[in-house]
Amino acid sequence: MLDRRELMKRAGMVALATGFGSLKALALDNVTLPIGNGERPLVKYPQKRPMIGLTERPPQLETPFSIFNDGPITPNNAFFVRYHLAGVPLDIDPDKFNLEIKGKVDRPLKLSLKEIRKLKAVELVAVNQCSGNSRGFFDPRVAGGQLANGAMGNARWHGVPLKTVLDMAGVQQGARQITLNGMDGPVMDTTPDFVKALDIDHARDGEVMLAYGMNGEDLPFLNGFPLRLIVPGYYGTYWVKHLNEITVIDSVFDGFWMKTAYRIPDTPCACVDPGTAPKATVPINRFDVRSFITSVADGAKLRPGGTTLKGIAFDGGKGIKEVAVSTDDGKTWTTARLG
Ligand SMILES: Nc1nc2c(c(=O)[nH]1)N[C@H]1C(S)=C(S)[C@@H](COP(=O)(O)O)O[C@H]1N2
Ligand SMILES: [Mo]
Repeated sequence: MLDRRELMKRAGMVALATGFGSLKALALDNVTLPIGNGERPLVKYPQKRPMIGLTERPPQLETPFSIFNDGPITPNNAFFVRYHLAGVPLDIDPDKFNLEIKGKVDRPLKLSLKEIRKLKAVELVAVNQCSGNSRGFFDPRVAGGQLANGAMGNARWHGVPLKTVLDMAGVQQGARQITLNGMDGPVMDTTPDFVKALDIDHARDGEVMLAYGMNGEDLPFLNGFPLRLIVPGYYGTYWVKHLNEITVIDSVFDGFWMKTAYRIPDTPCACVDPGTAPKATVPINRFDVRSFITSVADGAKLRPGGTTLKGIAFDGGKGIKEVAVSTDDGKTWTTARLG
């Protein structure tokens, strides 16, 4: 039997051999999403089945919606891909990979993947959803990637609580946040690097996780191999991929991707009237509750009478108690049987 290290090495080699050296996608066909200007190429990347292509540099892939009807777990090869910066790391050697933990800590650490894998592992199922999921349905339209409902996915994540490694490093008194940086970077040095931050108490809640496994396999390359952050209930923007640098700081991080981007109105509904600007904003945080019918495609024709509908629902952590569906504009409701 191959040992873990050998397997990892081979996985890395396979990634390179299958075309990550250039990350060229194979365009297969076109699909039309149910949104304005919804024509998209169907593209094939290594480790992925044909996916809906949004951009090529960096690769951004949407999950074909029919996948969500297959079951509550999204397969690795169908899981959506989102990057901001085209400097995607293509030559990651899992044997040389290190996670650095520094800043306001007693013992700055550099942990290899092997060392991280030796720590007591945990597993949890959590939804990863991009803040821009479904943006293409907005009316009036808003700037940003015009996505339909395929920038979300649910997986069983395997790794270690972030708390474990922060405790190993010894967080100092007065720490307020941690910053999280991955191995990808901008093409031009005038573009701010993708760095996110979490409050120190959130980072140590025992749920936030450093994940190296996804649905029983290594993380797919495009989903953050070899290590990424899992922030259950929080939008995907915090789920930093190829994570190799954590810095404990005693201030509130003011980098571009926290201070300027990924902010929502500071109002109870996190909304404002179309065409108006919010007076104050806060960093985007927990998911709103959402539900989707998955068994009937947009535009499908149904016979009158009994129809079985199937779908999915998730929220930011309180749990789904009830799902109801109305087929008469809200006059009557039928309660769904939860799985
Ligand atoms: N290193 C890195 N991590 C990142 C990003 C990124 O651009 N670079 N994008 C974030 C955003 S906005 C989302 S929605 C999720 C998407 O995760 P996925 O690509 O595995 O689906 O990754 C997050 N982690
Ligand atoms: Mo995102």
